[in-house]
Amino acid sequence: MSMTRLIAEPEPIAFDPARTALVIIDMQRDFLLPGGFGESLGNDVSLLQAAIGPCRVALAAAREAGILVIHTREGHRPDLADAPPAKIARGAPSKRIGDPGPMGRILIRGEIGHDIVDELAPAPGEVVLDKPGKGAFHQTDLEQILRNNAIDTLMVGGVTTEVCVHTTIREGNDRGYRCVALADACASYFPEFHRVGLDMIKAQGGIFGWVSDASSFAGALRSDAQAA
Ligand code: TIU
Repeated sequence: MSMTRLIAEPEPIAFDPARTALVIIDMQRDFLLPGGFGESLGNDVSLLQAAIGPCRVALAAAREAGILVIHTREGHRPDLADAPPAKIARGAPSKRIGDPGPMGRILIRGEIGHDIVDELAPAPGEVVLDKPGKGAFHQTDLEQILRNNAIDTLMVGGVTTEVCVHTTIREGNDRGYRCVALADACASYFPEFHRVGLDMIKAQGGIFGWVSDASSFAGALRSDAQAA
């Protein structure tokens, strides 16, 4: 076991790359591009573009180091059998889940809008995990996949910070995983929620986990490789 030290808040964390997964949450066209689910909810989707570059940095470093990579996608079956009526009905969106849009049906598996943005396309062999909820553990086989790979630490990026990233980190923390949010690899439609969401994770001595950033993660793996 070789431990790698990562600068983080509230304190540095030592992690074993062989027991670490990079989890990229919901970097889908539906959230990042006009005409998708995010915009239908009234959001300015351009705010999420900032996370793409840092996600690329984290992905490149993880691939180089042979770290398990997991991409998640929020969405539902075409027949909406797994979409809670309360989720479909909520609010007054311009389009509801399942409605046709310029990128296909909103938040439906198999549609163009449901897939991951080109810049962050999964590489062959990487896990793509479809989830019906906000948290990546809810009604998925994520926990089994992590157990099969002896994972104890999750490096997390993606969107949105206070919704799917936060829910996943809370779920992971309760299941005993050490969770690190890569701050710049996350983004929100609400800059204030992004900032405070990260603050919540690292407050109280790291109540849900740690906060670091993509280049520190990449740098830690690189210095690890040089030392080896
Ligand atoms: N609306 C919003 O901020 N987020 C979501 O609905 N899903 C995710 O965060 N992926």
